[in-house]
Amino acid sequence: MYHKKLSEFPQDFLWGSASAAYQIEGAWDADGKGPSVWDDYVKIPGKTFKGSNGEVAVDHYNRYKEDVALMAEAGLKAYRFSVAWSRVLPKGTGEVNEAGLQFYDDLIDELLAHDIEPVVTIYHWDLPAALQEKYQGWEDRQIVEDFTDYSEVLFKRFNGRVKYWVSLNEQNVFTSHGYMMAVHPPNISDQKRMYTANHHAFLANAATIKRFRELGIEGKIGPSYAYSPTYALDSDPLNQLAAENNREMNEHLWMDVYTRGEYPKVALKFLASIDALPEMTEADTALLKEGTPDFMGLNYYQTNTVAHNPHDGVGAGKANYSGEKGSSSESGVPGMYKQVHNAKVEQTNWDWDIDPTGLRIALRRIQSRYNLPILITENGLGEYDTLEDDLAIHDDYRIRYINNHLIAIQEAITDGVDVIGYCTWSFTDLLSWLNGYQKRYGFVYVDRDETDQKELARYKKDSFYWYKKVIENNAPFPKYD
Ligand code: BGP
Repeated sequence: MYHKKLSEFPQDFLWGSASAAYQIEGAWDADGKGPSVWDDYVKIPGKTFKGSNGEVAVDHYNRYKEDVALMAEAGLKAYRFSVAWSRVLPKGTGEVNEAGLQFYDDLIDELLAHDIEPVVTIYHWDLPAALQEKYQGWEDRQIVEDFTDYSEVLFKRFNGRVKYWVSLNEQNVFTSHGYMMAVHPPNISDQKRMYTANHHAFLANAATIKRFRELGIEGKIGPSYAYSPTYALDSDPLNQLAAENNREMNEHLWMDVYTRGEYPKVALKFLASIDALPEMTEADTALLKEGTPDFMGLNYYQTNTVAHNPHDGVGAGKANYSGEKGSSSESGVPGMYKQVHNAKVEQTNWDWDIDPTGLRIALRRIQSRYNLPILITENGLGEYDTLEDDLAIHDDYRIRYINNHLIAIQEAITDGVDVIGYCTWSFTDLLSWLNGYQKRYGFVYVDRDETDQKELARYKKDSFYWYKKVIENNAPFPKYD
């Protein structure tokens, strides 16, 4: 679809940035906080780049006022952050740790004082370690009740001040990485256990949305889905079929359940064929149908190009967590699909495809299949940055990346998609779960690395000033080539 003139971004468009507690806060055991599964996982040798962890992260817990002042200077309209469950409920359930809850209370007030809309993520992967120990976390149905009760603590405390809630961040990532690929906690590789944990996460998501409505909380709630739209390598029917397989398993399986309360039939059949079907009851289906979201949160970084993969084809491949371009390999599900290199787009140093048109496609597919407003809860470029002698950071590659994605959003809006906001990942630099501190995403450089936390000083990158202008203009700049 070609437009002679693009529609404008809505006047109340939420121009924002996003972060997650473990990646930014530090203060991992301060003021009564209990340990999370990530506090434990990073201690396993060889699991993260150079053994990096979030014990100090970028010390946002102690410097949140400085960070919010920078957000205000950039003109941010919204800031998405997550609550560390074990800061609020050190054991996951039971008594509230008032000091932990107060931190978020203060952060929210600080944001509101600067006219920045808080967008609260209830769960961004840092499960209280106590619940993992007690009943294996997401693998037990008890998690549904415990997660909903935890959410209620936040709903009641922040009702009226927080209008946008993200229930679960990237359920598809924390279940696949945690239970299939064994690269996130709880470090398991078992398909049946993955889809069981995943089913409980669906139920927890729905139960929380239901509770939100029962309590009459003001505002909107939805999950954030990590959506990498599928491309077939070419028009070979077998490659097209592989793309269909991938769509069923990596697009519809999650978003259909969120929005329709039903697993797609093809996905169900496949799960049964590999003996990975979770236990599902009629009550589950009723709950899933009741707890559907107000919006779809979209985390978009790249597209996913796939090709035919025979029964004896490739399985798990090598991922690139080192920043050595080209060090990843093909990976796939034998008999279903395999992920292949897309020669039509450029890749980052971490081998992620750079594809703004893919964002327009993601938005279009969500709009036409689910017909929900979309909040883009993450998008950004992880790259090496250089702090120059004069303390400047010339990240023109990040400006180009984000600007071209913003144009794609504007095109999608012109196509008829209802996009309510856009959060870059991230605002300040922060810990990348498996890639340490060298893979940077922020508009604000934080001076630390994996082995030396230095002074954690903040420096504005060129992209900081650029994003400020975008927000002022309520529009991106013309396309950068
Ligand atoms: C998303 C996560 C974020 C963030 C981002 C960048 O999947 O929700 O928490 O980390 O990806 O990923 P990475 O840090 O692996 O580059």
